[in-house]
Amino acid sequence: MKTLSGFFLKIFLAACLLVPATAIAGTSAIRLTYANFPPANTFPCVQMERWKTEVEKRTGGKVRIDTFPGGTLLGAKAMLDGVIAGQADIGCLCMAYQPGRFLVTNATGLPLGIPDARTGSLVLLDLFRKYQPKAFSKVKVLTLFTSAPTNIMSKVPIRSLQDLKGLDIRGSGGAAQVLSALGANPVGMPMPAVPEALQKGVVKGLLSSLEVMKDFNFAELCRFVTMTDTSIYPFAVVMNLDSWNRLPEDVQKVMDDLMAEQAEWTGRYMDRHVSEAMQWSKAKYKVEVIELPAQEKARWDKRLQPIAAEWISRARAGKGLDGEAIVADIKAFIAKHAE
Ligand code: 3IO
Repeated sequence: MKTLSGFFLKIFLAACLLVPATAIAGTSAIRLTYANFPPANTFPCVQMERWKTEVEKRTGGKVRIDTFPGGTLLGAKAMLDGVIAGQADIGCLCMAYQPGRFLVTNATGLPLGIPDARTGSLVLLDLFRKYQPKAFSKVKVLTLFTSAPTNIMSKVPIRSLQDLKGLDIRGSGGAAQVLSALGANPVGMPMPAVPEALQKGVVKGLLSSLEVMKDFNFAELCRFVTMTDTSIYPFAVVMNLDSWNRLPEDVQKVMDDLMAEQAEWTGRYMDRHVSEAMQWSKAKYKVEVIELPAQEKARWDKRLQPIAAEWISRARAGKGLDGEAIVADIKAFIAKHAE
């Protein structure tokens, strides 16, 4: 016992010796705030902490980042405007919560066969670089990533289109389009509102990536998962332009160099975490995973088929966007990045 506490004491003292080095550097450090909307344990915040750690390390303590998970600084829908206004230096946003605002990048949320989050994240990054969408003209984009392909988590088993018909299922952006096409009644809301909506029975389930079964403990209420592996949710991490322009060039370079690396890191983390969360859900709550029989799956796929073509027509009519080129590019980027 005595040697054990001695051991921890030594570790504690060693840790204390390390503190002054950062504290000294910290007196002149550039301090940045980073806002995020969901709880700290969820993947958008896990990637935030990883980015913070890497930036602080790679700038040798020149930069300190104070992170604000859980909507404590800016909420889900206030993120972009809050960052533009300088309420936070950096913010992480989900584009599906304001579908009309991010037309080009939200095309990655069409059901086009993105196989995993790593591929999705690299596809989104390529699309952003090629089109430089106006939606982001007032901010500096630091990185982009996507969720894993989405599946239905529900309180009742969904084994057919008939089971899904008219059911209130939460989904935003591309996921809402998928739910409509499948005959469900999509209910839009940012992820942090979902626990209460499920609890109160406002919705019977949700369409999102499956790691939320563990990270939000949805497995406790949703004992059924119907595998659809369809559209992803796209995210962006954006920085206030004045805050960006004030940074020394070497710090800007560290952040620019991290852009693609962070996208891929986040995608890989998400993909690994989805499998782990499903193992956990099956072990802890005996969650049933429903794989649609081939004939039923064919019916679902047929319903999803027109979504991209309809989006292309609307993009042209509404905003004069070349949706056809955007969709073709997304498909080419998927082929380029899929492992
Ligand atoms: C998501 C959003 C916040 C925290 C964890 C998450 N996992 C997947 C998403 C995707 C999303 O934005 C959503 O609303 O389903």
